[in-house]
Order: sequence, then C-alpha cells, then structure tokens
Amino acid sequence: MPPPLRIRSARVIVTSPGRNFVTLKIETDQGVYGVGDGTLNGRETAVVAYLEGHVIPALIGRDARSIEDIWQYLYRGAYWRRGPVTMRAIAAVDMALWDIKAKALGVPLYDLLGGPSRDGVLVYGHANGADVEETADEVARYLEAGYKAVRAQTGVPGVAKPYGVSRDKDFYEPAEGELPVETIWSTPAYLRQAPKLFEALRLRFGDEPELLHDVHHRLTPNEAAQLGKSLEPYRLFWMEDPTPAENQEGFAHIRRHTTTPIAVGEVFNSLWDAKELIQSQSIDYLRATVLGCGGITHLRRIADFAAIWQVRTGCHGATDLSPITTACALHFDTWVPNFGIQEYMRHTAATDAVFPHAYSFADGRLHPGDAPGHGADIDEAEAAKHPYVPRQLPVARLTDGTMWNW
Ligand code: GCO
Ligand code: MG
Repeated sequence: MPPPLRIRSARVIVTSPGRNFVTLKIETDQGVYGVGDGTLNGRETAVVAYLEGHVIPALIGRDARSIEDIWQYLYRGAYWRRGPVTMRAIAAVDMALWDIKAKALGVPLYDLLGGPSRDGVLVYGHANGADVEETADEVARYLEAGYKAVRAQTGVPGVAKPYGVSRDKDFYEPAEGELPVETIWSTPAYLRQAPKLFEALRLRFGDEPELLHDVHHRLTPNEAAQLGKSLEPYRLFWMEDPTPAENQEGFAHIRRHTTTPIAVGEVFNSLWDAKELIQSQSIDYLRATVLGCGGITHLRRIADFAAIWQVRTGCHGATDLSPITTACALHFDTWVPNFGIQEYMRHTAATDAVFPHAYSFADGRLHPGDAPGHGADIDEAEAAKHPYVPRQLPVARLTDGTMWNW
C-alpha cells in the first residue's frame, strides 16, 4: 500500500469575478492539493456554512485517496440526505479528491475513470435574441465560430424578460439583484412563438446544425406535449426541462405524444431524482452534473444506470458552474460511454483569470487537456480582488400575477 495522503487542511474560497463562485481547496501533508466547486446560484452562503460547519472538520486527518469511503461518509453518514446544498458540498470534496489522486499519480483525470472514449467533447453554445431575427443572427455567429450544436432562445411578444434572453450577448447570467427580480410569463404567447423560431432557423441554416431549446420548467405535461409535437418538423436535438420533474410520471405523458427528444435534470441531486424517468424510458438525455449530484463518484453511477436504458448524458454547464466543474465534466464526458452532449456557456475573462484551466475549444468540441488532475485551479490572489456580492435568481409570475416556475 502506498503511504496515505493525509488531509492537512481544507478551506472555502468565495469569489465574485462578475458572479459568485464557491471553491473548496483541500491540501495534503505531501504538498499535493486539489480544488472542487460548490457553487449554488443565489444560495452560495448556504453551501459555505455546510462545508465549514459540517464537512471540513470531519475531513482533517483522513486519507485523501479514500474517495469512495469519504463520499459514503458524507452521504450516508449525514443521515439528512440529498438536496442541493448537501450534494454540492459533497461534490466540492469529491472533485478536489479526484484532482488530488490524479495529480499524485501524474495522470489526467479521464485516465483514472477508464481512459478516453472519444476525441473531444461535443458542446452546444447559447444563441439568444429579442426576436426571431436577432436570435437567428446569433445562431449564425455560433456556427461561424465552429459550433456544431446551438441552443436557441428568443423573446416572446408581450413577455418582458423571458427566460434565456440575455442582457449581454456573449455571457448569460440570470442572477441579479439582492432580492429576486420579478419576471412575467405567458404560456399561450410562448407556445405560439417557439415553433416560429425553429421554422426560421431550419429555413436559414438547413438540416445539419444541431438545435436545442430550453423550456425551463414553464409548461404542464400536456402543454409540453403540444410544444414537442409542434417542434417535430424542425428535428431538435432536444427540448429541455419541458415541465418540472417532481412528478416523474408527467414525462411519460409528454413521451406518449411526441418524438421530440427530451432532456431533464439540471436541478437533480442524485440518481433517485431520475430513476423512474430513466426506467420508464421517458427521457433521452440526463442533465445531471458533477456539481449538482455529489461529484464524479455519484455521477458515473447515474450514467451507468442510465446506459442500461440507452439514456445519454447532457451535463448542465451554465456560467454558475465554475471552470472547475467544466474541467471535471470534460474528463467525465471524455470517458463516459453513453455521452450525448455537453452544455458550454463561456465564462467571462475575469472568471477565467481567477480559474486557470487546461481545457480548450476547437472545432465545436472542448478538450480537457492532459494536465495531471482535472486541470483547473484557483488563483487566490486574483480571487481576492472580487469579494462576494449577494445576487439572486429571478422569480416568474403569470400575466395575472400568479407565482409560476422561473
Ligand atoms: C441551462 C440552465 C441555466 C439555469 C441556471 C440557473 O440550461 O443552462 O437552465 O441557465 O437557468 O443554471 O442558475
Ligand atoms: Mg436549462
């Protein structure tokens, strides 16, 4: 047995280079350290409290090589299981431990997971605009930049601040304001608008580019079934989060009525959120992430389970997942046999400066790089220049004032 790599210290670093990130840095007695992401958009300080109060004290002195045992200790041992805060805290530890192990062995993380299954990770970018024409121009910009897959979101007539339409064309960040900003939602107006967007995109760009769309939990199962049907002629790669997934049977209803592929799961925390959706073959892609689902240790278990029903991965990759999560996701995606696609919302230059990383984009794909570990780090001096700024995600109301799903 090689000598243990004792955890000497663990610290949380909160930084806000344009948006907030929670990072855990674990140091060992042999000088090797690892970093993990624990960011939870709008609820960052809850994860910080969980890590500092309940996780870090229990880590000191443990052997950093015992990734599985530490995962089980933090999950089973806590008695209070699951939930976004707990599972992000566990994810931060898990990412840092995989980083340490791979660095100690001098190999890129994907090598430890079983080696590469593909040459580069297909990603989709985010095009959005105030109307159909502006969105189409943005899709053109992504295709010119080499993207093979693009998510398209557009403004809805009569709906101020619709989901997915950004203030800044290059970077999308919905969190603003110390209290949630109130937005308005109209399902009938949206159901009229969405097919017009994809009709225009297919007319302009032809059949080849993969097109994706995020419904962001706004519809009932039957409205989602209507949307899926109306989008069938435009052959989407996927329709994402058509309805909230607490009621997993709702997806079986959507499935019965449309062949438009369905993706769900960016808010999932474990296999138990997805089990029936997968087993009933109600979905095509699972959006669970290393960040949301307790790290690589649990996500690869979910992916193996999903593979039995031919459900593929499509990891969440919005800007509220730090470059450390992006790096881990890319190592995971490079290995996972049932890979589908990876979301890629670019981070700002300020964020990239705080989190130097080995991954790079070329020809519509991201490449994890061959640096030992997951290849992402935190520049603490740079991070210290950006103190925490409280910001929250918006809320949504229907046109009559009724609270709705944002
Ligand atoms: C996506 C997501 C995000 C979320 C964000 C919330 O598909 O990328 O829906 O944009 O809204 O992660 O913090
Ligand atoms: Mg989404």
